[in-house]
Amino acid sequence: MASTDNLAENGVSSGQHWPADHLATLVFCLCDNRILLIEKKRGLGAGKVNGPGGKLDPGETAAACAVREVAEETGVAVHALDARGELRFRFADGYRLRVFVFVSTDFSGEPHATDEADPFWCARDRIPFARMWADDRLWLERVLDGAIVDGTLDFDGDTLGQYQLSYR
Ligand code: 6OG
Repeated sequence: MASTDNLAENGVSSGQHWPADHLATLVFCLCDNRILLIEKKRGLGAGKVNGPGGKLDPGETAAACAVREVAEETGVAVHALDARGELRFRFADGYRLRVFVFVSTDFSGEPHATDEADPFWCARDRIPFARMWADDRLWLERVLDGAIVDGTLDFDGDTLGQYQLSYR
């Protein structure tokens, strides 16, 4: 499984020296042209639709966090992860969040509602971008198609400002 260290070693990460208040993960489980999304009940982005994910615990690798968060938020067990890059969010109040993005096609279990989220399967051509963070419509479909994303994005509350995104 990939970890933050592997990302850096592979040269995928350009953010290892980027000062972040928190590190977090986002995971998109993909099966038969459907992806597993959640309506998030708490934390940053509560009320929005997103992939499962959350902040790393102290000493935790990004991959371990990704597996834990998918289990906690959806009940699904992830067996393998594909590291698909990172997004660095700068909020107008100064908060900086570095998010590692993963795709998984190897997982088991039926998603179920949890204290943290209401999960649902979504057709890839019906992703509800209007209910998601504004950046998702820029990069998510390319990542689901196999791209590795690297980006820095400015937000003022929910409003996306300047951003830079590149893909490999
Ligand atoms: P917790 O508060 O749940 O971790 N997140 C974002 N995801 C997207 N797509 N765009 C953003 O634009 C985001 N800001 C935060 C990363 C926060 C979770 O929310 C995601 C984590 O999965 C600003 O511990």
